[in-house]
Amino acid sequence: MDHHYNLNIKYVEKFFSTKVADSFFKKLEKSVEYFHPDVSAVVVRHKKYQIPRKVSAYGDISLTYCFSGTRLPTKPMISVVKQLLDLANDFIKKEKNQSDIDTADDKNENDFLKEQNQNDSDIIDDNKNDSNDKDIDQNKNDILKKEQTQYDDDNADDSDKNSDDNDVDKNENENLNYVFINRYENGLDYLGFHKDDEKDMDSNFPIVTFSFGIKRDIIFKRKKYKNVKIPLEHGSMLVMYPPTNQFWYHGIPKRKKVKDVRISLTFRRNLSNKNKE
Ligand SMILES: O=C(O)CCC(=O)C(=O)O
Repeated sequence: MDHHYNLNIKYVEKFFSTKVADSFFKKLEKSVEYFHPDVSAVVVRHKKYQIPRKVSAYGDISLTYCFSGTRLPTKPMISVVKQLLDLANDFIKKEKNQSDIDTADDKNENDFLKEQNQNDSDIIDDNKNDSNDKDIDQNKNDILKKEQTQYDDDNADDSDKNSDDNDVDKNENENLNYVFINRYENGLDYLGFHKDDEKDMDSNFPIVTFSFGIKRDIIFKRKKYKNVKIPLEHGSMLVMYPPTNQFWYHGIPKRKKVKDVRISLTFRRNLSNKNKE
């Protein structure tokens, strides 16, 4: 995970195998309905401007998203998007469990050191400490290796079984529950620099983006710092953790040579329901 100057992101280039990514791309092209350009138009100084790409949003229909002066509705969930939402949530949950394990490891390590200090108050036995530290690191590495296993055809079968239309986990407190979809027809479509810091969204929750189709660069920008460029591959996952969006802008710049479609799905935790209460 990149974690410098509050740019706290993780990029997994081959989250999906090419075969699975191809299949998701096809399904998305077939099933996603995009908003009419007038609905997604942004308002700047009382004037409407159509945006240079197509967008859509899926989740619980009671959720809305305030987007550059426009309040966008939410479409009822569809199967392919629900499958991807579940995978994004699985990933976040696994990471959370992982960090609980890390905390437990740290605790074990501290307990061990405390014990050592008590037992060997007179003799400092560095070698023994070293070998135990190695065991703990090895254990962490094993878990990380498992976590980084890419999502492949076997997993795809499972997710089909689990998927259930219109069943967004409304009752789960700690879940991604909303997706914003961007469709870039070619390199002339783009997304200007912005922060995902709208008040409808939970700023304490990670944002997970899956990319399908042609590779496009995402650029992270912050005043006085070097830009960070990540080419977002077909089947990749990018996670933005807090506090990235407090400090860094990101955008998908034009690439005139790119002739093909890219679709991104950005899963977030939308609190617009709560904000209305
Ligand atoms: O297309 C992408 O990967 C970026 C999406 C994004 O930044 C957004 O929807 O706010």
